Amino acid sequence: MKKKISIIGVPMDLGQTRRGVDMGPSAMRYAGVIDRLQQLNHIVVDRGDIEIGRPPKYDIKNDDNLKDLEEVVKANQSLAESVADVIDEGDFPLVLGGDHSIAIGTLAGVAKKYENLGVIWYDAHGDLNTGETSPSGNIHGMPLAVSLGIGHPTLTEIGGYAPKIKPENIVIIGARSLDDGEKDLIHEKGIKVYTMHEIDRMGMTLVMEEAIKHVTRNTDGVHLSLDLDALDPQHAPGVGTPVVGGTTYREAHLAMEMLAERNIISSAEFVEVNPILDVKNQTAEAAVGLIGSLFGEKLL
Ligand code: EXY
Ligand code: MN
Ligand code: MN
Ligand code: MN
Repeated sequence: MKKKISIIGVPMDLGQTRRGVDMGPSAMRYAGVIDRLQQLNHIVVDRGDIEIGRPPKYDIKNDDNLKDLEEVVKANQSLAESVADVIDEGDFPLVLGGDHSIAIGTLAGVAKKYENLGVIWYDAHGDLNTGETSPSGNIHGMPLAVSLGIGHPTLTEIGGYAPKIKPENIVIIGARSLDDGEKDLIHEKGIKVYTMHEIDRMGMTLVMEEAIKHVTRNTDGVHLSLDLDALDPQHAPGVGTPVVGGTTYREAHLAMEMLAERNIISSAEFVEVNPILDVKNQTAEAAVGLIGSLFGEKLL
């Protein structure tokens, strides 16, 4: 189905401490994301990049164990507004990161427009920490908790309302690195998680069938938040927090193809591409390949 896709770049690197992920949007543009979507007959508008402030000194934790909070909040506020505008205009928002802290702003913009938003969180991590549970103080490890309304009010109130999403509408796929506080939250809230164990055991086809069923029950839209570190570092080396034992390139494509077949995704973001850590732009190219599959590209 032909879509009008609005691309928003978010050159954010303040949600973690490895510089370079701010070049992710450029790397995905360079890898041909716009051409790829146009080839599929979609209309593509590149809205450029959200402005990111520079802290006087990088990586300083505040008293609540949150690094560079002020700049992260400001950028996410403005991202939330842009995303909401895109939806108001009837376009599909495709957000290119940047570290995963930008999901706070994306979801603040998207969930404003949907009563009951489903979320697929394709990630090696849970991103369910708060300042209290985080081992690092890095906000990119917190966006899913924040969107559930859990965490520092400055973050949870971005967009002027909280929570954005409900635990029963979320599916995490590809997890293999969860902190204790995140595990507790998953159990407490009953969040559906397909770890690498379930993917090994059931296969990606069945995982995706169940995941799609779960996020489409009672929802009026589904957001895909895809962190490239969900892929095995062999296939996506250019990420700041790689974890061995991830999904293969083909499994990730299969997941995207199944989402395309069902046409359930109403907004998406691709995050954590770090060109400084990458090998010949391989991770950005993988991201663009996955975007192609998500928007209907077929092998034959
Ligand atoms: N759980 C760890 C932390 O909170 O610091 C690592 C988080 C990495 C988050 C990445 C982007 O998905
Ligand atoms: Mn993540
Ligand atoms: Mn809503
Ligand atoms: Mn991750």
